Amino acid sequence: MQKILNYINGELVAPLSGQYIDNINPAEGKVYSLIADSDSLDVANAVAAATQAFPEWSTIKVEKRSEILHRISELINRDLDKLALAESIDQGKPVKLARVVDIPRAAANMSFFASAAIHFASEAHITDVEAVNYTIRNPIGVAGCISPWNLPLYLFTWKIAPALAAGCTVVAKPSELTPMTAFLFSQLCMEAGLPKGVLNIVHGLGPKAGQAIIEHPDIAAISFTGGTVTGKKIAATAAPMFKKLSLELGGKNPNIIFADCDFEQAVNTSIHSSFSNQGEICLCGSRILVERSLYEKFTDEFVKRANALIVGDPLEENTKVGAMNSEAHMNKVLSYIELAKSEGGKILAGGNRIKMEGRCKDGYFIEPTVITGLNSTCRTNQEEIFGPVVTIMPFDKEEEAIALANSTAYGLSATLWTENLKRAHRVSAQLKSGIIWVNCWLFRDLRTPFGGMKQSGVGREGGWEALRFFTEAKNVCVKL
Ligand code: TXE
Repeated sequence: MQKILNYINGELVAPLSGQYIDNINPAEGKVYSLIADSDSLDVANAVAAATQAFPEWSTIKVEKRSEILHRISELINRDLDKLALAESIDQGKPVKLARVVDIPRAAANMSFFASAAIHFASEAHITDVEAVNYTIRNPIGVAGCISPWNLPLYLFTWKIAPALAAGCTVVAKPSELTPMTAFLFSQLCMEAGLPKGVLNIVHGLGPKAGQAIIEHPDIAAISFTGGTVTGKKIAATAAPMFKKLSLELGGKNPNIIFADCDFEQAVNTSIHSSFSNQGEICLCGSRILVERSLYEKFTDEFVKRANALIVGDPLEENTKVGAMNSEAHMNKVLSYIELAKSEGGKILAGGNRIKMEGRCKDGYFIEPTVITGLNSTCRTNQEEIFGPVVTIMPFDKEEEAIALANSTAYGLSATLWTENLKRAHRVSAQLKSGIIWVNCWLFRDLRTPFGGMKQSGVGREGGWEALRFFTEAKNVCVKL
């Protein structure tokens, strides 16, 4: 059975405890590899290696840092099919999605920040004729990067790329549910000649290895993506230690459809924004709000297309919806479908676990599910389900749509469909979401600030925001 080892000080090493955790293939419901069950001693070794590597990595020419990160990006692209297959087996997503989205985006993350590092600038201010003020931005030190299981290599690189580009060294922990591509990535880093100790990957459980990273006094900044509950725990540990903190958490994102929308575009994209990656994307539009005059037409067409989606073996090319990431998560999502029924919801499509044949007979599959008849305050419309489950609600006036959209504790993203330019800008200005897409979804420019409001998180990733997060600024004022 393949063992997923830690990557510490430039080497692949077993956990000091010698203990491993089962890694399950969610499409088959079977153990297919073992993960290092690391603890605080492994984390301490990783932090020591990162600390030792920091002086050199933070001071080498930025072009050299950039060159190595570009090389890692090239190696990701070289091994694209291998990494996509590994991602699909590990996470349950269709291999085609991994090949078209996840892995190319991981390569893009590395190359984007490799370039951004060279252009990263700070600022100076000439204060009348009396003084010159200039800002020095230095890498903050050793950064802790903790990533989730839904977009494993995509979100892992989204954190470590800016940290490394800024000159930080890193101790990173991918989710124990999807460690494989980070393990393969560590081998690419070795091949690319990343100096030892610059990146250290410690595998293992969140409350054990993850918590040890958060608690370690020599880790100056924490970048986390995951659930809001875990985000609260991390903040409670890191805040009293005055660590810099970036939290990308959950969402319950509205998808607002006005009657004047481009109907085909709105329906087609809404199917993607509802069910892509089995709905396991924090940016999925899980609450669809439709102007009443279009409600019946939209709902009928949307349900027809949801029913037509192929749920199947993630390794089949025509599969659109793969396996849920774990048995526990499948059961969590199924429990929300039962909750929706108990709250008075009407299931228009799906609603059940699918028992597959053959290879996937013990896998974790759920039908794309569409629910109506619920009010905005029920738990189904307030809590993040994180599966192929969406609710559809009608609205009459623009103000009502905005109020419904803003009616949860989350504020990550929102999608808006209208051909009315003034309305697009007017409504966007009133939505309490960190990211708003108009007549599109998941259209990304990596220079833009990325992150949520309210309980969707703190801080911003992407572009200069991410590089600045991993640096600390000092202002020097020189009297003339
Ligand atoms: O994520 P967790 P889970 C949401 C989604 C999901 C819920 C829980 O609703 O159902 O979060 O998912 C590490 N100290 N999202 O439990 O627990 C853990 O090992 C340090 C949205 O899988 O947040 C993993 O590496 N680290 C999200 C990472 O945190 C800890 C994507 C995420 O795990 C830790 C994923 C601790 N005490 C889930 N406990 C998004 N925004 O995309 C856990 N971890």
